[in-house]
Amino acid sequence: MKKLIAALVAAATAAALLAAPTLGAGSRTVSVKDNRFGPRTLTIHRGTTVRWVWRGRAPHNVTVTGGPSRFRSSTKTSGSYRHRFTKRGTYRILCTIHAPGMRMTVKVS
Ligand SMILES: [Cu+2]
Repeated sequence: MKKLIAALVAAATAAALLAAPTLGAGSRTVSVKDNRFGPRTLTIHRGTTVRWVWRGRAPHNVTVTGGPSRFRSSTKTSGSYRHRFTKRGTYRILCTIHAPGMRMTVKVS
């Protein structure tokens, strides 16, 4: 029975590692949809990597318009973009094509 449990734990651990191949601990995913971000508000700790994944059909981008640092993705219709937040503060983020409706906030503590 102990061997069976050990095997199940090993299998579950392997599955968890496969599910998160590159990001490691401290990562969050945001969906880039037509035409909104999901979630609209994200609260994270400093050092967390946020990965935006394009899930809609229309072109979108991720652009910081307010906060401790600025960054932006290209405008595209698929794929992903990631950013590691190293400074605390509140980041105002939007898609410049669908602003002001398509926006979100990332709060970094
Ligand atoms: Cu957009």
